[in-house]
Amino acid sequence: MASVESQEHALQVLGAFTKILRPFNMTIVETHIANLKLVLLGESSVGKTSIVTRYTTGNYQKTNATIGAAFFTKTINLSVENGVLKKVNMEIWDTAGQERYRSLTPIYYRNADAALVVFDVTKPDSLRKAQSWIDELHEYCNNDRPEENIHVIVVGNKVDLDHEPLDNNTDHEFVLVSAKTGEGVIELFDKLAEDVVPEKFVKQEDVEDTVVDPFKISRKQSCSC
Ligand SMILES: Nc1nc2c(ncn2[C@@H]2O[C@H](COP(=O)(O)OP(=O)(O)OP(=O)(O)O)[C@@H](O)[C@H]2O)c(=O)[nH]1
Ligand SMILES: [Mg+2]
Repeated sequence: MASVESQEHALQVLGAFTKILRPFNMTIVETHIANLKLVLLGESSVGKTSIVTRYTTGNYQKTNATIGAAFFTKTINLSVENGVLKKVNMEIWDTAGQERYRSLTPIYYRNADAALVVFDVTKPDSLRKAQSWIDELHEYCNNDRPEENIHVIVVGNKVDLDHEPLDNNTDHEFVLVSAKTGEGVIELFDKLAEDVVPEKFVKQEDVEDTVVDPFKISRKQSCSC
């Protein structure tokens, strides 16, 4: 059996650890949440489903061609400031690239905050075709929601494979990723969450009395620099 001295020593060590760790825990008094609707577009086989699966599950899995569209969600803790936890609830529509579903895709533009137009870096033709989705998005914005634009990001996938150097001929942000290795995928979605404007956050009524692990908070937001 442990002696009284060694038990006291153990308690002292535990106390010291608690003091060291306390500043890393943040008590939450309010939660503010924003919904972010994303839509993925692009030719069949460019890797839209693989990118979303990588982001939402952390895995690269075998996929089948999407039929119509698939819906995914992911909620992330964005930041904690003055006891307010900010969360972003992503609603992600992964559309089918096959030509036969093409007439359905505009349904998913409705209320979308951002569109990820995906192409395959090994297939320059898929980048040229991405332009037709961008044109369609512009047309939709001009006709149906002239006051608000959809944030368009052109995403080149499969950078793990050999490919020719790429030029961004579009007027949009250009991001390169690999669903297979995960390169650039979390950063792509995190950046979209970080760009959510403050007005989109609303107070969540069921207040969570919880302590958040700051290491699970998006790196950029938890940094004070
Ligand atoms: N090497 C490599 N292969 C990938 C990558 N991402 C996807 N693939 C492969 O590309 C093929 C098509 O991927 P999907 O994610 O189903 O493509 P999709 O764009 O969703 O296709 P549709 O649903 O038909 O529109 C699959 O065989 C994937 O394994 C990647 O980053 N690198
Ligand atoms: Mg798919």
